[in-house]
Order: sequence, then structure tokens, then C-alpha cells
Amino acid sequence: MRRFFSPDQLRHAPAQELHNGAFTAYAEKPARAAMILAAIGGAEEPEDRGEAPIRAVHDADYLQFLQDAPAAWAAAGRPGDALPYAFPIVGRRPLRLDRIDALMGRYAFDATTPLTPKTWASAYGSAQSALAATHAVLAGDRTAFALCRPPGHHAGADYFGGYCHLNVAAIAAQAARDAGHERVAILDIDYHHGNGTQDIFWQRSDVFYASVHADPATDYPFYWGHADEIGEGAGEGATLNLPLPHGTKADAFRAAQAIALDAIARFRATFLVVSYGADTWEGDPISKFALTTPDYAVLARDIASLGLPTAIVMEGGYAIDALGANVASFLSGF
Ligand code: SP5
Ligand code: ZN
Repeated sequence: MRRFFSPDQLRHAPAQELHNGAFTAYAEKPARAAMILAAIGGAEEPEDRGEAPIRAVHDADYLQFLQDAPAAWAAAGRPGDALPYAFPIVGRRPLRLDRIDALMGRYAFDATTPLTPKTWASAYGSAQSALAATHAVLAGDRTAFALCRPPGHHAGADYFGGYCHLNVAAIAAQAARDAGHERVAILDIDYHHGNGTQDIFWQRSDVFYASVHADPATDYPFYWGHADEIGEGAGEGATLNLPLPHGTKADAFRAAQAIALDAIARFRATFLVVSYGADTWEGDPISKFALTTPDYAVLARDIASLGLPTAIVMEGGYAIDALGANVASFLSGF
């Protein structure tokens, strides 16, 4: 299987994140990618396909903000990484504001995801890796893997958060649509619900979004991913949420994934994007499921049995020492 990764993806390295009211080490660190690369035997550098396929998913003003915000933060005299602290939840309307703190709150949905001067280069490289894997599959490969880091599934068309800036799964799915696949599915098996991916395709009938994740009643991102969220308008029925409780092991996870795969088959998708997170692993430091390393090969075989051309993009997974083995196990099942 071809694998893609750009060295630019190592450059985003925030010092700290706000976690439960205190600053702790940033969990989504560059070493994650290094560990995966070592375990899968390296990766090819993606071709640069430019901003157009990113603009097909994200708003132009948001992309400009991601590129400009770190310099504006520094110009305001701030020494560290950029973090928001005020959000337009009440009385939201399209104001044109210039102060960096107003912009940070406008484009962030949480305060866990610092921006640095290198963030754009890394997020851009992550998107190019997703596009390279997608195009490898469009050109005839059965599957391809994009080592996306930073991850993407919490980022919406005009917002960042949850360690995500550009929604690499959505960019991949849209690229498959634009290449002629009329019905595309995204299977999201990261521990967390992919709120950004869901929002991007919420009202669309051409991209099916199915997610197996920790119940948002107990877990981040809380406000999305409940079982009654099924899409709206033309998109009604094209979103499927399968929340699971703390302690979930392979059998229950596999059964939920089977429901998602069955729905994807009934949707008659001709192209599949998998958002793969290894944060469902039993030893993950920020999660509470109990999958084992060999379980990922079983899940992958079930996905492969759909028989669809499949682009796999990396999402979360924070147990650094086990991350390489978990990803290698998953890829071995295809
Ligand atoms: C892509 C993905 O898996 N994003 C997960 C975002 C979860 N953010 C909320 C939990 C924050 C936990 N912070 C742990 C800090 C350890 N130093
Ligand atoms: Zn996650």
C-alpha cells in the first residue's frame, strides 16, 4: 500500500495545551508521526496540488486567517502560541473585527488547539498527503494511507479545534466527488466524534458520514455526535452516529462498525474515506475504550470486505509508544 507524508507536517509543535483548567504538554506532538513512519517503513512525499482542493471544503477567509493569525499574535506582543479566550456564542452575527483575540474566538470552537507560525505549513502538508492518497486510489490502487498529522476531523469549513485545522477526510472525500464519484462515504473510527466532518456534509446527500465514537454525553466534543443527529435537508439520513460507552472492547466496537459498513453499502457509495484514530487503544492517555493492537487488523478486514476503493487518513492516537504498532496492525488488514 502506498503511504504519504510530508516533512512539513513535523513543524507544528505547540508547547502546551489547556486541559481541564491547567496547561499540560501538547498531546498531538510531532513524535506521533515519527513513530508511525518508523513502524510502517517510511512514506512518499505528496505532490503539491495547491490550495484549490482545500478551498473546495474550507472558506477562503478562514484559510487566510490560519496563515495570518500567528504573525498578528506576535505583532500584538504575545510571546507564546496563539490561543483564543472569547467566543461569539451569544449574539453571533457577521462582524468585521480586526483584533487578533476577536478573530481567534471567531474561528476556534475550543481553547485546546494553539496556533504557531508553523501550523499552516503542517496543516497544508497534511492536506496534501490526504490528496495524494486519494489520487493514488482514484488512479487505480485499492487502498492508500495518508499519515495526516495534524489530524482533521474536528475542523469545520470555517473553524479549528481538537488539534485539527484542515479537515483532511473532507478534503479527500470532496476530491473523490470532483473526480466523478457521485456517492462517497466517510467512515470515522477515531475515539472522538468528527464534528467538523459531520458539519461540512450535514446538508449534503452525496457524502455519507458514519462515525463510531465515545458517547458525547461523557466525552469531547460533547455538543455533536449524539445518536439523534442524522443530517438535515437534502442530507437527512446521510449522517449516522453510533456512540459507545467507556470501556468498549473490540466485540462491541466491531458490531457498531458493522452497522456503519452496512449503511455505507446501502448508500451505494463507490469511494470510501476512512478517518482512522488509534485513540480507541486500551492504553491511550486521553481516551477510555479498550481495543488491543491485533483488534485493528480485524476492523480493517471488515472494512476491506466492502470492496470499495479506500483512502485512509490518520486522525488521533496519543499513546506514542504503541502508536506505530497500532497503525501497522490496521494497515495489515487491508
Ligand atoms: C483528533 C483527535 O483525536 N482530537 C482529540 C481532541 C481531544 N481534545 C480534548 C481532550 C484534551 C485532552 N488533553 C490531554 C492533555 C495531555 N497533556
Ligand atoms: Zn480522537
